[in-house]
Order: sequence, then C-alpha cells, then structure tokens
Amino acid sequence: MATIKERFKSTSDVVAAEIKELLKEHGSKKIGEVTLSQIYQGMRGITGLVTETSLLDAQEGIRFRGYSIPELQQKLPKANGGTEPLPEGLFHLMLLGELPSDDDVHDITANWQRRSHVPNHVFAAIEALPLDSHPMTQFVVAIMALQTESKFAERYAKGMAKKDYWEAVFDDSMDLIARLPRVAAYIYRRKYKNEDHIHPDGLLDWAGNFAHMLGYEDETFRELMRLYMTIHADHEGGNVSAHTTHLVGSALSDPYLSLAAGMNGLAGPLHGLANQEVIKWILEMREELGVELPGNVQIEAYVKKTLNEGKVVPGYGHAVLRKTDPRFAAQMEFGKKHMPDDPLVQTVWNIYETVPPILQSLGKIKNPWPNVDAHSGALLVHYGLVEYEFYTVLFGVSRALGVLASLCWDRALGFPLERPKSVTTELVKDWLKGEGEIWGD
Ligand code: NMX
Ligand code: MLT
Repeated sequence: MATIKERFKSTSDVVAAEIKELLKEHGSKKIGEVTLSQIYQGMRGITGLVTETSLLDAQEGIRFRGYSIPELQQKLPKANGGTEPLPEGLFHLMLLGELPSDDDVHDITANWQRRSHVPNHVFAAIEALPLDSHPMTQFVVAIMALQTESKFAERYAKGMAKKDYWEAVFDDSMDLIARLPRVAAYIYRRKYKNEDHIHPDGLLDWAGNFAHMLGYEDETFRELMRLYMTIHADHEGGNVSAHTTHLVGSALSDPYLSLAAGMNGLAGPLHGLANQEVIKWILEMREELGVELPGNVQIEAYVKKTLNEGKVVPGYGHAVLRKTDPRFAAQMEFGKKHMPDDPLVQTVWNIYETVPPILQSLGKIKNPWPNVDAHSGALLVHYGLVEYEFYTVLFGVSRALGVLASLCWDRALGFPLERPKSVTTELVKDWLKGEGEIWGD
C-alpha cells in the first residue's frame, strides 16, 4: 500500500495540473473589487489566498474539506471505546482530501511515534528561560531550538531542486507535529508540576499520549484532548496564525521557522491568547462578585463594566463568523455530556445567554456571538488543568496540524513568494485627486 507521503504526492500532482489549466483558461477573470476601507481595516472580505485544508462560512462556521464538526465527530475514526474523533484522522483528511480508514489513522499514529524524538538541546533551551516566562514564549523558543533538525534547511543548503521542496517540507511537518506534544508537556510539567516529567506512552494515540504526558489520566480528559486537538486545528487561511505560517513559508523559510512565526501570532490576545483571557476574566468576575455561579443580572453588570473600561469581552466576536462558532457548540455539547453541573461551565453558559444582546445593542460589533475560546478553558479547569497561561499552547499544538498540512500544499503546488502591494496615505490622497496610480502590477 502507498505511504501517506506517496499518496500526498499523487494527490497534489493532480491538483497542481488542474490549477495550471484553470489559470491558463481563467487566470484573468476578476473575482471582486477592493475598497479603500478594506485596505485600512484589516483586509476583511478580500479574497487573496488559496488554502485547501478548510473553508469558513460566516453563518455555518468551519468545514474541513467539506465536513462540518458534527460530521467529523460522526465519520472520523475514534480511539477504542471513545466517541470523539482522532486528530490523526483530521490531518489525513486535510492533507489528502479523503476520509481515513481506521488503518490509515493507526499508520499516522505509528508514523508520528517514530518521528517523536526530541533532542536534548531543545529541553536545555527551554530550561535556559526563566520559569516565569509565558508558556507561549517557551513554546516558540522550543520550536526554534528544534529547527536544527530541519531536513528542508539541510537539503536546501546542499542545493535541493525546486521539485523536491514539497518532500522536505512534508518530512519536517510530520516530524514537528510528532514532537510538539512532548515539547508542550515538558513546558507544562516544568512550569507547573515541579519538573516532574512524564515519559510518552507508545501505546496511546497522539492526543491521548499528550494528555498522558501532561499528567491527566482520566479517559474523558483524553477524549476532551482528542476533540480539542481536532476542532482547533484549522480555520481556513486568513486567520493570523495560518496566514503568518503561510507567508513566512513563502520565503522558503523551513516549517520550523514558519510555524514559530505563526505561533507568535497565535500568542496575541485578539487571536489564540483569548482562551486564557476568557478564563481570567471569568475568575476575576467571580472573585469580584464573591459568588461561584453568577446569575445573568450580575454578569450583565460585569460585562458593562468591562466595556466601560474600554476593554473587549474576551471570547466574543469574530472577524469572519457571524453566528455562534460551531467549535463553541461542540464544546458545550461535551460539557452537557460530561459535566453538566460544573459551576464554571454553567457560568460560561450563563455568559452565553447574557453577552450577545449587550454586544448587539452597541451597534458597532459585527458578531456578538461566542467564538471557540469562550468555552475551552472551563472544560480544562473541570479536569484540574487550571493553569490558564498554558491554554494557548494547547491551541498551538492543534493549530500546527492545519497550518503544516497547508504548508505541504503550498510547496507541492509551487506557490510563490507572497508580496502584496502596499500604499501610503499620501499616495491615496493623490490618487483621490486623480494623480498617481494606486494599483500594483
Ligand atoms: N468586546 C468588545 N468590543 C468588541 C468585541 C468584543 N468581544 N468584538 C469586537 N468589538 C469591537 C471592536 O474592538 C471594534 O471596536 P472599534 O470600532 O472601537 O475599534 C468594533 O467592535 C468592530 O469590530 P468588529 O468588526 O466586529 O470585529 P473585528 O473583526 O475588528 O475583530 C475580534 C474581531 C475577534 C478581534 C474581536 O471581536 C475581539 O476583539 N474579540 C475579543 C477577543 C477574542 O475573543 N478573540 C478570539 C478570536 C478567535 N480566535 O481564537 O482567534
Ligand atoms: C481561528 O481559529 O483562527 C480564529 O477563529 C480566528 C480567525 O478565524 O480569524
């Protein structure tokens, strides 16, 4: 049977040929217009990227190769006795565009186990940082320290031909995904558990083993990790972490350099760091109110106070989505199944009832509904993973699946250096007067 690498090569060759034909015939077709507001306001709504792994619909939310999250929960292989999808299966789907069999998923688990060795200097690089460094800082430093292992960088230095780029990027991506859980768990145990590190368990799947190395042996926590690692993996190509990884990769920076760049973007509070901000905000609210389960009237007053202080309500709003994030809904369903009486989880649900009408009443917020980060922390706290500064690292380990699958596609399709045109406000003013040209070549 062909390996996943061979299957990726034959699949991507077909798509590359299709794109060549498509561009030959339709390359000059216009796909839209760009307004001045859009270039000043975060390029919302400008279609400027091709990302094969997933597609976001503003009303419906994310679909991975056409499959919604509930469909993935139904169709992707599970661990023995489990009900949540294995992230190995999602990676297969994103990379090859096909649902995997149980054997496909076992092969990926085994493949990542074989590649999972982390060299000692990576642990030394983490140890060189002060213990109070943010876990995301430690994570990015570890990814950069791992870069010594890059096959792409090594082969490029020896004069690799362009047609071989995809293969070195594929190997680096697989190695990196295999190693990230060990690195992340090391950071967690170092910072929060007295450096009491836990060896990998070679009998477990990728997410189950990650849960084990973090120190959580509860089977439902492993199920949560499988779900968490699946739903956070990808959100089409324009989000900050995916776009950054793609952009940096377009300079032929290897997957380690590219992922580290993407993870620096994920560490921003408007992006992945929002998951820590949410739980911090809820805990502060509970402390200020002096109650474990605040009611809707109390939450309403606290939300208004947050807004009056000129802060955002973390976990709410989205640049593209205009409805409740299906990733929020999937986590809510998990909460209803496994911990319906947990007061923190119930607080998240009370906030869900209270916040949208308040945000809506402000009139300026395009999406008053919760995003993925509004729910994740409360589920983790339930199992004892209370160290919320670590949450974005969990997001990052998952996001690597999507952005690295995409990076493999970028190189397989021969995508060029990304370099959009920028303008100055001086030029914009001249152009409005009919002088000067605002369009690039
Ligand atoms: N609380 C308060 N104000 C908000 C919120 C919110 N949750 N969301 C948007 N706004 C404000 C926004 O700051 C802007 O204000 P101003 O015009 O004064 O600058 C205005 O509403 C219009 O913003 P939008 O066009 O609706 O949102 P935009 O696309 O610019 O930003 C986010 C999207 C996600 C950055 C924004 O909704 C936000 O800051 N949310 C809170 C942080 C968060 O949860 N981020 C996680 C996103 C998911 N992820 O994991 O990456
Ligand atoms: C993500 O998962 O990347 C976030 O929801 C942000 C986005 O899509 O812009």
